[in-house]
Amino acid sequence: MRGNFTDETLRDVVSHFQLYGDVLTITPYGSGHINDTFRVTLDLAGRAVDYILQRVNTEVFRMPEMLMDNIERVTAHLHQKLKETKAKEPSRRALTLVRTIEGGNSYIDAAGNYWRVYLFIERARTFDVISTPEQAFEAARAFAGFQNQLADLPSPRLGETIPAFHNIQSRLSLLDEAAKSDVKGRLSEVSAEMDFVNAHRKEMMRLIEQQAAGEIPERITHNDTKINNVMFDDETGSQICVIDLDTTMPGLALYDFGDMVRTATAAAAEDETDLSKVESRMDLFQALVRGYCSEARFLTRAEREALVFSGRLITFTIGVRFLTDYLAGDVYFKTHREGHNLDRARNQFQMVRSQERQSAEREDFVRSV
Ligand code: ADP
Ligand code: GN1
Ligand code: MG
Repeated sequence: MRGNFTDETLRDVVSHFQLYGDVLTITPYGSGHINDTFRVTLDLAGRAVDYILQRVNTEVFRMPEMLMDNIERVTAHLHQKLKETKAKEPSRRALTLVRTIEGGNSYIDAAGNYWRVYLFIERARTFDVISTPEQAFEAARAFAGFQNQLADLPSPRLGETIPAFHNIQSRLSLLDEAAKSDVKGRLSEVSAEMDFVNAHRKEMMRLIEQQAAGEIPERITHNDTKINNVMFDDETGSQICVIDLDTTMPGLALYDFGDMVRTATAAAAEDETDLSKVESRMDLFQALVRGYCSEARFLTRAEREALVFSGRLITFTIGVRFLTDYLAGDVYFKTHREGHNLDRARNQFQMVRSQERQSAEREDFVRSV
């Protein structure tokens, strides 16, 4: 078995894509929380070649056709830009879908699973936690560049693969529902976390209000800018490719920046349980701001003024989502141990506290850039 699938099933899935050579191995890959990802190695007339095979999580993504249509348009647009700028190694700089035998962008198996294949980006890697300001600078530059490249994506508007994805008001409603139902009887364990949430409800509405008032524009954004969704070149250490495009859709630039703060400034892993190790590093925050502002020249004044806040907002939002999933019985995020989602929620709320302590210093820094 490979995850929930037999080797035979996976080999059958792979046979529906336009791949040459003999399949050697198919093994689970990466540390994403949503899709099932595999590395497929084929023997291509004596040379080993890798691909990424993914099963789209259709519990999370209820409209897989729309999602694949988005990804097809986005990757084609990115490749067009790379062509126009005569970039070197374009197939390492943007994801490339491999077509099915019938010419489609995905294969649906007999059980209704959606599968897709990407070229494997070689000589590059992802990190769950980063350590240097250079990496933070590079990650921010990557996601800002991504937003830049998609700013002129031809209409129609991209589909919303998960509606209200970063909307904290609806995320809080979902938490309240999960707390009310309390299907696993876990609510009594989380009173400290619920108190933390309640104390922050009001201030977290800021961006929703500013967007409604027309002060902050909608843009095409990635919406899942966690640090392991950008690949770094092994040789140069520079960012090479933005991956995980399932949530690329209309959103706020600040949500993307906020998720970078959440993950790229973290001194410890997202599920670290020793909270004394959990903090948001100022040096990495500064590098993020510098990297982001070096590329994101489109930012309005209102957006720049909310950069610091956006880090707290998205960290809080993901904490709320982990807590909700814990109360709901761990149905959304992949978990690998008992209480995993609760550990993650506690970790995220600690990250919010850490950012709160540094808030004035961070505001000063942003004003100085
Ligand atoms: P999830 O939505 O579950 O996070 P991702 O698309 O981010 O799935 O893929 C999971 C991991 O697989 C990534 O963090 C990365 O390490 C690896 N990966 C994904 N796509 C590629 C690719 N085209 N080439 C090499 N590695 C990849
Ligand atoms: C999920 O797919 P992955 O692991 O890159 C989630 C993000 C969360 C993140 C928390 C579609 O991201 O929204 O911020 O976990 N993706 C989706 O680690 O829900
Ligand atoms: Mg991912």
